[in-house]
Amino acid sequence: MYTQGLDLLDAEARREEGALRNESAARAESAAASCTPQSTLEERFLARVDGEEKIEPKDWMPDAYRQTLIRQISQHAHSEIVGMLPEGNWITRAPSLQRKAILIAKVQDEGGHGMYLYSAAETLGVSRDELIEQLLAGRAKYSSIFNYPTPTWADVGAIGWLVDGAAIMNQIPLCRCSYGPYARAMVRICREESFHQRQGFEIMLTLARGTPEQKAMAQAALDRWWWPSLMMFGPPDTDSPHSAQSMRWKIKRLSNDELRQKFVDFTVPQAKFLGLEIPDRELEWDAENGHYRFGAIDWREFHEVLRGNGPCNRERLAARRRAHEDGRWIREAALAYAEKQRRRATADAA
Ligand code: FAQ
Repeated sequence: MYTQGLDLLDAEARREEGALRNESAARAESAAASCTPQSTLEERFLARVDGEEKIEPKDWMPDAYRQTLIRQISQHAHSEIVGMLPEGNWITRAPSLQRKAILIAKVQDEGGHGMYLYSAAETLGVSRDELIEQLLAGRAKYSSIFNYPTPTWADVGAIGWLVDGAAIMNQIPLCRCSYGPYARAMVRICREESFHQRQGFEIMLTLARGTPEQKAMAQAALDRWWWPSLMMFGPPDTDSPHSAQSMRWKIKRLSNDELRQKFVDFTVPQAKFLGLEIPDRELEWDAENGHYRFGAIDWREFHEVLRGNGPCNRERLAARRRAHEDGRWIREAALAYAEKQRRRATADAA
C-alpha cells in the first residue's frame, strides 16, 4: 500500500529532477542577487516555489526559509539518531537469529537516515558538529515518540507498524518539499521506512495469531504506542506556529491535522485485520465525511515530553552522550588518517 504511494511519487520526483536548473545557472543567479533589491529576490523566490521548481543550496533564499529548514531537518536528523535507541534495546534479545538480523538492519537504516539528513542540513551552511553539540547539550528537539520505553518484544512490532507508519505518512509529502536536498533524501528514506513498517506489522501479525499471551502482549504494545504515535504529527493546526509559513514555502505540503487523520484512516483497518483494538472508545467511522472520528489527544502529555519530562528523555540523552564519548577515539583516528593521507598526497605532488 505504502509502496504504491511511493511509486507514484517516484515518477513525480523524476519529473522534478528534470526541472532542476544546472549549477552554472545557479551561480550566475547568485552573483546577480548581490545587486538585486530584496523585494525582487523574494518575489522571484516565491514564483519559483509556486512553479514547483526546487530550491538548491547555492540559490538565493530568504533567511527565514533557511532557518526553518535547518530547524526542521536537524530535528528530523536527531529523531532518526535517537530513534535507534528504543529498538536497539532489543537487538541482543530478539527472539530468533532472523529477527535479530532484520532488527539490526532496520536500526542501521535509521542511523543512515540521520546521516543523509545531517548532510542535507549542512548544505544550508550549518555544521554537523554544531548540530550534534546542540543535541547533546539538550538544546535541540527530536521527536517526542522516542521518549517512550520498549518493555516487550511486541513494542518493536508496534514501533515498526505505528511509528514507521506515521513517519511514512509524514515523509511522503516531504519528498515534494521545495528544498531539493531534503526532498531527494526523503525519497530514499521513505523506501526504507516502507520495509520497516512492513516488518513491524509482520511482528504484530505473528504475535496476534500466536498464543493468547502473545496476542495480549501485542495489544498492550498497541495501547502504549497509539496515542504517542498520534502526537508525532505535532500540535493541532490551530496551535502550530510554523505550519502556515512552511506550507506557503512548500516545505510542508499537508498540515499536522491532515496527516494525523490520514494515519488514523489507514491504520484502523490494519488493527482490525490484526484482531487488535485501538485504545480509543470514541473512535468511530463517520460515513458522511469518509473519515474516522477519534478521541481527544492529551496535549499536556505531549508538552511534558517536549519539556524533557517524558518517561525516557533523560535516559535517551544520557545514552547519546555516552555513545558520543565512546566514539571519540574512532573520530580522532579517522581524522589522523585523513591528515596522513593529505600529507602524503602533498609530498607526492612536490
Ligand atoms: N516531537 O509548528 P509545529 C521517524 C515541535 S522520524 C517533538 O507544528 P513544524 C523515523 C516543533 O518542532 C520522526 N517536537 O512545527 C524513525 C516546533 O518546535 P520549535 C521525526 C515536536 O516543524 C522511525 C513546535 O513543536 N520526523 O520516526 C513534535 O511545522 C522508527 C511547534 O510545532 C520528522 O522530524 C514532535 N512530535 O511541524 C526512526 C519529520 N511535533 O522548533 C527510528 C519532519 C512538533 O518551534 C525508528 N518534521 N514539535 O522549537 C516535520 O514534518 C515537522 O517538523 C513536524 C512539526 C510535523 C514534526
